[in-house]
Amino acid sequence: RARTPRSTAAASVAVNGPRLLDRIRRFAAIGRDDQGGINRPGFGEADRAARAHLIEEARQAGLLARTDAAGNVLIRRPDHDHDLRPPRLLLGSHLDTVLNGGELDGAYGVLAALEVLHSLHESAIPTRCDVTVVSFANEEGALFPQPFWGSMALAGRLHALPDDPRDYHGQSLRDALRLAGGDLSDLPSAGWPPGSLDAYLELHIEQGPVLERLGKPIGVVDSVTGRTQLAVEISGSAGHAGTTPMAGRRDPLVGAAHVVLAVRRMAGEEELCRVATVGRLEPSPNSSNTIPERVRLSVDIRDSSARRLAAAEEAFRETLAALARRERLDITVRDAIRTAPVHTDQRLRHAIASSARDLGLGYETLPSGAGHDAQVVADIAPIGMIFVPSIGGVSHVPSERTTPEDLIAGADVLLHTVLRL
Ligand code: HGY
Ligand code: MN
Ligand code: MN
Ligand code: MN
Repeated sequence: RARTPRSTAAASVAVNGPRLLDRIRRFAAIGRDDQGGINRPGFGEADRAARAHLIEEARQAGLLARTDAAGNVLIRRPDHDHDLRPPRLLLGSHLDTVLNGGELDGAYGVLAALEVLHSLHESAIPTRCDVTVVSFANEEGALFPQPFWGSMALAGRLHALPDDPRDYHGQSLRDALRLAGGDLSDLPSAGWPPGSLDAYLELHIEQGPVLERLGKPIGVVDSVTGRTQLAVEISGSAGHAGTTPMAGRRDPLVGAAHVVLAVRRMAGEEELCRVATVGRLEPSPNSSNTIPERVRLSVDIRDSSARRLAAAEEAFRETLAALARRERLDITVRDAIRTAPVHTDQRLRHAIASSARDLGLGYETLPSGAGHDAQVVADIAPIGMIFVPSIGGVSHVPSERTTPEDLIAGADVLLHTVLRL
């Protein structure tokens, strides 16, 4: 795609594209699995390696890096006068991935933000804002089921936690967080007081097909979908697969099958929400000749309307209750995480669009169907989001890709947006 910058001034300030692409390539090797995907769940071993690598990259770039109590990595320029209270701008995304995920979801936004700060610093370009780059901890919740962990902590919203949060395998978050440089007992210190942040910008791959179909390199995000995540547990009566008569069985996996279909129906025929998914299903003991004792599964419900989300959840809970009676199972919703839909800030949208125009890059305004830390940060500050196209519109899979030109274009738009603020 040819770029025709509007002005030579716009063309003269640019990120170091090859350096950004090289960093993306090197981070893609951290947690790579034998199916070609990336396994870097938050607070796991590969995630720790990625954070250590990020901190090292920042230091080599002459920047200051630290980890807060929630495990967020924060990077700044050393030459800024931190005593004055300038407008404070935060740029970032997350380095953790889903299981068998891709190399760009999250990491691109962190590494591009690092590249922006690195470029500004090495060229001694001043900014009106005090810029901090953040790598938010555990955005996906792939291992520890608390997605948006780092941004929730920053927004001061992590209060109703269990005393000793555990991952899906029973490992303690307290220990995992300590290994990552955080401290569960000191979480409130990771919160940014109201009024301390003037804007948050997140650059991300679109993860959908819109920009590619339109042939536009830049997306200006106008809203981020709302999402309700339910942790459902179904208990029945375990038994021998060969001797337990069919009549009278209380099989929780049969119950789970009904739940999976009900979830599809809720978004499909019933149109109660935009999409709904069961992505995680764990029968226990998961043995081929035993009727399971228990099944745990995840339900992910999304819609752009908070009202519709609430109504869908309520209807779904009624479906669960009816199913429990019919199949004589115990069905409980053990946890519910509700993330509100949000709109991005108009001034930030305008700054992003103007930057794209200056750089001669076509753009389109579009909503985000994926969740992002930005929607949590929206609690305490105006947010803006920039998208770049996803090849084939796919994400959360190993084949997640974006062309090198688009990756660099997105980072340049981020840089120019920072300079405008
Ligand atoms: O699931 C999501 O939308 C995001 O990738 N965490
Ligand atoms: Mn993701
Ligand atoms: Mn992401
Ligand atoms: Mn036997």
